[in-house]
Amino acid sequence: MTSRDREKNVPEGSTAARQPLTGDVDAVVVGAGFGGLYMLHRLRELGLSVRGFEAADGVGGTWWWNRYPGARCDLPSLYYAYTWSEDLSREWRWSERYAAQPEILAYADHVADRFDLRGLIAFGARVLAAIFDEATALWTLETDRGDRVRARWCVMATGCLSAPRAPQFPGEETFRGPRLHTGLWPHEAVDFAGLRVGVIGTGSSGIQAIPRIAEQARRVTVFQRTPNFSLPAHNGPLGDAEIADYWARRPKYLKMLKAGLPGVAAHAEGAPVPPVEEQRRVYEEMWAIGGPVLVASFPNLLTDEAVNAAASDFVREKIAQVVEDPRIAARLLPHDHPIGTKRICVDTDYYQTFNRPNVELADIRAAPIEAITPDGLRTTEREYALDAIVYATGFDAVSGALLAMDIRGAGGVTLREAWADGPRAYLGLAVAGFPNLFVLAGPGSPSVLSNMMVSLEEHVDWVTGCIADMRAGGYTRIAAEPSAQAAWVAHVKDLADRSLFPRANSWYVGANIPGKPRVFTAYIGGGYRQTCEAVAAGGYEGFALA
Ligand code: N01
Repeated sequence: MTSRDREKNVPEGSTAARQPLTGDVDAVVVGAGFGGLYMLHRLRELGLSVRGFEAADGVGGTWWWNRYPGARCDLPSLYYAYTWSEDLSREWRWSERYAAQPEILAYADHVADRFDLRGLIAFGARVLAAIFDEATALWTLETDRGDRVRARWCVMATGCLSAPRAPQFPGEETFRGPRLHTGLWPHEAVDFAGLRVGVIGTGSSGIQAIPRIAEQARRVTVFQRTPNFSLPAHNGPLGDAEIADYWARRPKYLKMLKAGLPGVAAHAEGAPVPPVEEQRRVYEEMWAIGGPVLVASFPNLLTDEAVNAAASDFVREKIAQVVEDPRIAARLLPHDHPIGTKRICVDTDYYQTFNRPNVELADIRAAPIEAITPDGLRTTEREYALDAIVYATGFDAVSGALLAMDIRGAGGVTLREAWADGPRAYLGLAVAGFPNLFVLAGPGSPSVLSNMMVSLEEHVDWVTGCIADMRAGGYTRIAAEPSAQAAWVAHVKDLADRSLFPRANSWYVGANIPGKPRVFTAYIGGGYRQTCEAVAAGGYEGFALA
């Protein structure tokens, strides 16, 4: 690549910003969420010419799209934040224990400005194709606005929950009112005042949105197919004492991250089953703290059926205590999966909402939705008159955003072909047959079962180190070996099979997408970071370098 080639790259902030970009750069990063932003920063720091592509008109990824009322993080904000810049951590102050979407988006905006990243990103540019050329070992990326850029390194920072999906009921297009998906929420405020709103879906998105919509709407009908476990956030303003406590713990926390987290599977091995009274005492304590910590009460809560059953019972009892009408409470109690094996939800007043006179619960497991009609929705049992329908129906998780692009690796093999039996990657980072391409928080990494910020930082740091090593060693090509990938995939599965996770029909296994191969997509072993570091230190064992 010559400097002349590089000059062809138009900075996005220039007057030619909206002209399609062409030419060569060292690296492309697809997606400007928290993974993509940090990746751009690190690669530029390394001295690479780098170009980011982002389908949205701004940074923030999931927090740019998911603007539904009630959207907020479900890990404490102090921990749902980057750790790589101490200055950044010190200067940013979260206002609540669990920050709402606008504040998290403001944080992403702040990062983009503070580290001067916007100029590297082409916004409103959805990548349609990424094609690898064997002869040059370069990737060519094409976007929907005509960009065509070549790069040695291609990093997919496209997110695990970024391909929204909605079921197609007969008659969708006939509905007279607005149909909104939580994952594609409009930018302008949606006014539900005086409206009869139907919400389909009771995962994290529905559980967060329903109480806020119910505060505004004339009536809310919740269409629930499967009840979920949700824990109270006990959210509130973030006080100085909590911030001071975080800073006191931070050195230990960072040390723990560096040492590698234990992981569900490794942690559980040999852990004793505590007496039931002790379990209940701890659950009470965790319930009072709020947030997702309850499912981490005991190391074997996600591996031991009896321990899990006690936790599930405890939460069911709590739900039944909150919901005043015992018939409604009974319908809200989850019984089809062990607690924590579907992503645990964290709410503010979710169950309390069913005590409101303007909220009703429709059991669409018993009486499924037959059709959307011009004036509402029809189940096998009755008609519901609705002015607006909210689809909180989730995402084609982990692989959805990647398979939406035409990605072709060595020999023209498409990612769709390579993943015909389900998503797979070596270390959850690199896909055999797709040289020089990295997936942040990819399938087979801790990703969705970890603190995503931490996992993204780990992957970005590893990819940065890898590219630096390749350049220093004069390599132009690195590719995961099929045998190493197969061994890693088997290891990921083996660990998952030793846990209770496979018991749930969750998006973790792709069960929410009809026809999607059932593959558990997260690594639940311990010391993941160490494993990746050891691979790099050992000369990239399991990778072929050229
Ligand atoms: O999606 P989901 P989500 N007919 O897949 C129902 C993250 N997140 O957007 O269970 C009727 O969990 C479906 O029913 P069922 C978080 O990781 C985080 O809520 O398939 N119903 C289910 O109730 C989360 O796990 C936050 O029977 C249908 C719901 O729709 C992930 O995103 C906030 C249906 C989908 O639930 C996904 O959450 C929000 C159909 N045909 C999201 N199809 C934070 O707090 C689907 N459903 C950070």
